[in-house]
Amino acid sequence: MTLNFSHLQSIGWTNYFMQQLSAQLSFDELTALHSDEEPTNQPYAVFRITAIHRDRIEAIGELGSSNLISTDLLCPPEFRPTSLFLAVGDWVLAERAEEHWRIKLVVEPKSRLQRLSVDQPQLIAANLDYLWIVTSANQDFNLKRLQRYLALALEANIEPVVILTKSDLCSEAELEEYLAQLKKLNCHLIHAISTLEGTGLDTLKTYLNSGTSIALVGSSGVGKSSLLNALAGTQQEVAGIREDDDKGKHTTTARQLFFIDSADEKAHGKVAVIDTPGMRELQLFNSQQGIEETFADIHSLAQDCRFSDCHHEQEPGCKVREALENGTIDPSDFNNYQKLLKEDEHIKRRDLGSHAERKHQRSFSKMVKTMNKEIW
Ligand SMILES: Nc1nc2c(ncn2[C@@H]2O[C@H](COP(=O)(O)OP(=O)(O)OP(=O)(O)O)[C@@H](O)[C@H]2O)c(=O)[nH]1
Ligand SMILES: [Mg+2]
Ligand SMILES: [Zn+2]
Repeated sequence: MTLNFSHLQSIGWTNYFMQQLSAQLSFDELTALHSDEEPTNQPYAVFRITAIHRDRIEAIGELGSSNLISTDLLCPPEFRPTSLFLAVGDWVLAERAEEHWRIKLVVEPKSRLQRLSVDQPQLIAANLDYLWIVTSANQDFNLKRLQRYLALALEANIEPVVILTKSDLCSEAELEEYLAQLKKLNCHLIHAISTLEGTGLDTLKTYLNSGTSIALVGSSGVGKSSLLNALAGTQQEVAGIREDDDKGKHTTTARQLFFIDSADEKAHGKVAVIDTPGMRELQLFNSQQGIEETFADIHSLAQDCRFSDCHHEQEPGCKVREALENGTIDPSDFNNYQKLLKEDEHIKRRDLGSHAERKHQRSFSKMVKTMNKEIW
């Protein structure tokens, strides 16, 4: 009963991951992976993480050629804290541990989204094809926040898609205005929808191909879970209709991967969709390239400034200043570009500092230990 991965392919497994896994295993381990054992004796199995809770990790995998199974995985200490080592959407190889499965390694991911949360790096999701950046056609709308999400996606080489929800809440003219604003973003995939009226949902079907992985991100209350429900007909929790719409109420509390039927012809095709809780703030880090891509026009002008370390303030030969003065670039975009780069630089420096400090502390305690040994 050789592992055939056929069901795994429908939930996103590809040759790319097989190659990564093969490179991470010894010859004996690879042989064991492809052993002819009955599923009940199979020593290893591949799983995709669907949710990470404090005390357990939910995953879905394939045993033998049987259907996909859901199970909880045991998580050894080397993968803790999980927020640093594992993300929803990751593929892992697990080994049998009596009647359980224990994580042995994480298959090198194709992409990973991460942010800084309470000063700690935190993985958000892994192995995505698209990031659906969701915003609503009301007071939530904020171009600067969307630019952060865009940088997050571009840094991770994930195709961003901006989805404007609740189009039923505004007039046609207001909707046009929102869309005109969105067109200024360096993102060409923009959709306006209403889950209440069911409009625009068909246009999203082009993304729902078998084996594709998507994550929904955006502020609390913009309608991420409602959109997933509308596409899937599933019923994970969404807020009841609120009078005072969207302010500050967090309905979804954990990241979770769902599978919905693909819109293409493939039988049993699935699309992995990760619903995430609304983020109060998105603190980027290690995202310089993503920020530069988000503001590609400004970044490209900056390459032509006379001084390579130009701050675009009073320096002569500054192409960015020139473009600001003649109105080719938007001052608010420029401010956000500068702000995000400064934040990134600041975090980079602070991180290095704290890392150096930890290293220093370690070598100090090592020295104390050696001294103690020598004395006693
Ligand atoms: N008018 C209108 N309301 C909507 C639409 N989509 C969602 N809502 C409402 O918006 C509120 C929030 O929807 P959710 O889907 O829970 O929002 P969310 O983005 O998942 O929020 P969190 O889980 O807190 O991050 C609910 O009251 C929904 O009924 C829409 O297209 N039009
Ligand atoms: Mg939600
Ligand atoms: Zn300049």
